[in-house]
Amino acid sequence: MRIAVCLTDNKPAPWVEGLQRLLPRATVAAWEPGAPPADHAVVWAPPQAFLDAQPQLRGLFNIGAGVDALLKLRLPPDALVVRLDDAGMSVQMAEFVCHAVIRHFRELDAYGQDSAQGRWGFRRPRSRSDFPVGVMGLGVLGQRVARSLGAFEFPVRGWSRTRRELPGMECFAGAEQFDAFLAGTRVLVNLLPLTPETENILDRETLGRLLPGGYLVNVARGAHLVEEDLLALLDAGHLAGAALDVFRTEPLPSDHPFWRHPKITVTPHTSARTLRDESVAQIARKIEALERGESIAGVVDRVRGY
Ligand code: NDP
Ligand code: OXD
Repeated sequence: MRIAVCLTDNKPAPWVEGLQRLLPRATVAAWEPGAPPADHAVVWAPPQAFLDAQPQLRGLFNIGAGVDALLKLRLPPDALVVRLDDAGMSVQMAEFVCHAVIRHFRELDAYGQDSAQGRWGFRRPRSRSDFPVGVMGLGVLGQRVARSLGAFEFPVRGWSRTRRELPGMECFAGAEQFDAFLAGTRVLVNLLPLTPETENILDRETLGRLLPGGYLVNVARGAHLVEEDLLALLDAGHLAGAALDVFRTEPLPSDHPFWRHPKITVTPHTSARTLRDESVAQIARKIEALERGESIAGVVDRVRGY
């Protein structure tokens, strides 16, 4: 069995070594043009030439949770497309989102400014009941985030494509319940996959339906957000701020208005990083399972787009 590793912006050698150690009977190699076709591939943003050279691929393993970029390419028709299934990402996402929500709720940026000026002053405590948090996307990451926010006793609501029943939160589903979900949400956390249905979903209409003083945490994909609509709602005062980790263009260009906007916090697509050891172990286990003819979790529905 041949396994090809083809990673853009990532050194392949540690992935090759890790997979080879766990799958000693396989031949694992970083892909080069002209290499023999592989049975399984481990990829991030592979070139089309790599995919075109894989007529017999059985498993195409993406080293991230989001497959939006991969699905834009021409893929071997019979290969299973497999996303990372947590692999250490959900706890990172939970800590990142809880930090963003708590920083906003507890006004920690304002306290930071006071501290920089040597000022000792209190703000009036806010009530959690005034800060219902709505999580868009109740998958592997969204569910973990929602549970973690619940542990801090924020009222949590969730929205997904199909109906979910999750303890301790009000769940909404589908386009028909989107408005009801938004109308009771003040802090909106986006953890949707990027698909034709969800692109541009964070627009003036969606964000404008949040409770006044709304706050946006976008940790999914930049193309979910209509940037000028966010800026207009911040400047109009309907939204109080935004924590943005993902952008239409990454790296975020140095002249982009988000960098200097006083109500926006920018981080460089770092809310949940791919952890190599966990990911290699998960992919190796799944390759073995496929080779035994078993089914695996994390297989992407190419038509649905996630
Ligand atoms: P999952 O596929 O596990 O979950 C996706 C969720 O979104 C599901 O609950 C699904 O509904 C819901 N959903 C999909 N389409 C719609 C729709 N049209 N309307 C309403 N709900 C919808 O994904 P993950 O939780 O693993 O990851 C989510 C995204 O997070 C990734 O796709 C990626 O873009 C992003 N990400 C960002 C990272 C970062 O560092 N910033 C790191 C990792 C991921 P249903 O339950 O009904 O299927
Ligand atoms: C992912 C990401 O999708 O890092 O895993 O954005």
